[in-house]
Amino acid sequence: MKAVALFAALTLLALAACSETAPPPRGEPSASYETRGVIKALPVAGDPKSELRILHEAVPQFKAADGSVEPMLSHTMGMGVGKGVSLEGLKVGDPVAFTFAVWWKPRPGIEVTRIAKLPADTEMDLAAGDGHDHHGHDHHGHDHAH
Ligand SMILES: [Cu+2]
Repeated sequence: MKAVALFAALTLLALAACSETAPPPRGEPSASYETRGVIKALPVAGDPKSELRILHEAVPQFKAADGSVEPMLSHTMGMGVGKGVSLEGLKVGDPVAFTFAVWWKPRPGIEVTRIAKLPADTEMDLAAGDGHDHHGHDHHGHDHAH
């Protein structure tokens, strides 16, 4: 009996460990990009309409779904938050450096995979104002010029 219980416990542990390292169900992202920006909104627990929004610097190497380079201009972008990424200690107005992953297939999506606070006086090259807001899912560098 004891051995069975131990085995069951180990199996649960193994399952827990697996699910933490498993990639998202949609598989590997098409690409990842590093940039910097200022936090405009944070996701609110229990409010599915809320999301992480960052006014970020231009991403000149951004690639469209067909793989062609279509620079993303500085704008406010909504993103999902990757598994294991903590937003603890971050607040609206904080300058941050972050990495975001982009999926085009099977459905488009953007998720932050790393985020780190920068010094408050960090200078950045950002669009004036908040720009117009885009949801993260329909980005093409050419359609959000100001
Ligand atoms: Cu963007």
